[in-house]
Amino acid sequence: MNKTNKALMGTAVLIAVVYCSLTFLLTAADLFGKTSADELGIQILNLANLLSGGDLASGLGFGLGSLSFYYGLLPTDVGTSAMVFLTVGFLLTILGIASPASRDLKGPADDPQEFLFTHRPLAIVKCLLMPWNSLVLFWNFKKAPVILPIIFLPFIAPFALVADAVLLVVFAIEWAVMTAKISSASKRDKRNYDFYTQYAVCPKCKMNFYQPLIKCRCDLVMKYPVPNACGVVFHTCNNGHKIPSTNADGFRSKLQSVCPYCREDIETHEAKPLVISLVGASGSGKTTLMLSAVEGICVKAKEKGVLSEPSKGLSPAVVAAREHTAPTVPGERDSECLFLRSRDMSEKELLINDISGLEFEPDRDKTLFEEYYKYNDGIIFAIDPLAVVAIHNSQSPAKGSKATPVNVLESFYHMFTEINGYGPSVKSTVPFAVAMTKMDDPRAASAVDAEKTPEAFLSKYGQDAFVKIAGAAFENTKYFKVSSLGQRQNATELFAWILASNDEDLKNIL
Ligand SMILES: Nc1nc2c(ncn2[C@@H]2O[C@H](COP(=O)(O)OP(=O)(O)OP(=O)(O)O)[C@@H](O)[C@H]2O)c(=O)[nH]1
Ligand SMILES: [Mg+2]
Ligand SMILES: [Zn+2]
Ligand SMILES: [Zn+2]
Repeated sequence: MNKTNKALMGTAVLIAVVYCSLTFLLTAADLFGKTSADELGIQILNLANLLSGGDLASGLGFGLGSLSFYYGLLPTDVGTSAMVFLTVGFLLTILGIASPASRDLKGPADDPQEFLFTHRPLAIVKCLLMPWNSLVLFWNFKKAPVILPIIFLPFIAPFALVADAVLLVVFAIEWAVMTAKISSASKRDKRNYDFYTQYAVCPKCKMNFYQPLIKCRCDLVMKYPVPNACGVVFHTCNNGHKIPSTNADGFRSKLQSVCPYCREDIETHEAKPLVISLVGASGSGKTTLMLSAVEGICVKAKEKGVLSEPSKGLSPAVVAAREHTAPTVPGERDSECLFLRSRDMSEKELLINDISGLEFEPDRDKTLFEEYYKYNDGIIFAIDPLAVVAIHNSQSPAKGSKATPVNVLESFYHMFTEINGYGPSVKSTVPFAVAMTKMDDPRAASAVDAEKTPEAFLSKYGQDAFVKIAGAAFENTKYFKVSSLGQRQNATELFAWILASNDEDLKNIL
């Protein structure tokens, strides 16, 4: 049980037990004729009235009244045996209050975190049942012994009713306080999350969701902790581990996230996701471009005091060895991520989808596409100019090759519109950057630079349709000449162009 629950439940139970004990002592004193229960009862009622303004007093009065009723049933000459019955009734009530059934705050299997005492399902009913829980305790023990509290029910009842009257008042106050705290904290938390993070993306299955699940250090997987019925500032897993439920001091964003769809462990960091997808024929330079851009972004980030944290596929070692990048394996699904954060900037997550160029060939199974191209903040289309020239000049049937920019774009665009439900005349607003790659290679540079613009180059070499389709399909298209190797690398420019229209902070960094 966590600290908050100990305080909430402890207070309620303590006050209830004090009143029960008082009832017991008064009755005992009365039984032995030392004082009149009514007289002392009235004094206590007056005191309680003074303290609570009435509610408590009427509850207590009711309890004492019923107690006097039972007491009146007893023959006066059996004071001692009456005392035994009352004692057992009193102890059974206390036992009920302290029993595991009363203390059960555990969450369900699909969200295994403790509820608040005041906000567990049917909290008020469960609270009022606490003094009666010796029945549950004995039933759970071996069923038959339940007969004991049943027999003693008339002697449990007065104490339980006193306890209930007290519990009701304390519970109502605690419930009101906690409800107010949850309400204001959850509003603040949602406002921050909606502003800084907005949503999360799974780098494995590409699904997009408001918040991930989280995994406790004991491996229990539960809903994202926010101020709610499980706690305001902290939640507690069913195994008793403390979990932050706001990100006020940045601890919540360090929790292990789990994708609610594929259930894989993922990183989300409460960073705002920005998704960029690469498209292009096999060998067009997508992976190299991504690695060069990431290097450039990390350098610029460092200059501005922004910390960058790349996923494995974007590690400094991989980036440094990009000259020898192997072709991307078809079917490889994981997106690469780059987290960027600083003291003055909320964290951002750059998610880059880089798949094998073979996936764009018309006869490939396109199930991958659905996952990749649903949520994009930008698309980069890579074209190897030398491949364009080679296909154009070749007289072989390769002229109708699957891998021309036009064919790749048609194949991609067909799926893109279908996935996003665009009609034929609808233009996508997603920024579309076309990269003429390998411009550090003098042959590529001379071929492209011989024409006024990359568009003119493409038209000259039989890819006129590419320029037309791209222009018709995307509202925001820009052509770039890119080197991802060599002395004058500029792949970062494409990312900067895309991100400038998506995120103010990154616009300032890049
Ligand atoms: N000179 C030069 N070579 C490049 C450049 N970009 C890529 N290459 C080379 O082009 C080849 C293919 O590059 P990749 O980045 O693997 O191409 P890809 O589009 O990812 O290919 P797939 O993963 O098979 O779809 C590699 O040999 C790279 O070294 C560049 O800017 N300059
Ligand atoms: Mg690749
Ligand atoms: Zn997933
Ligand atoms: Zn745990």
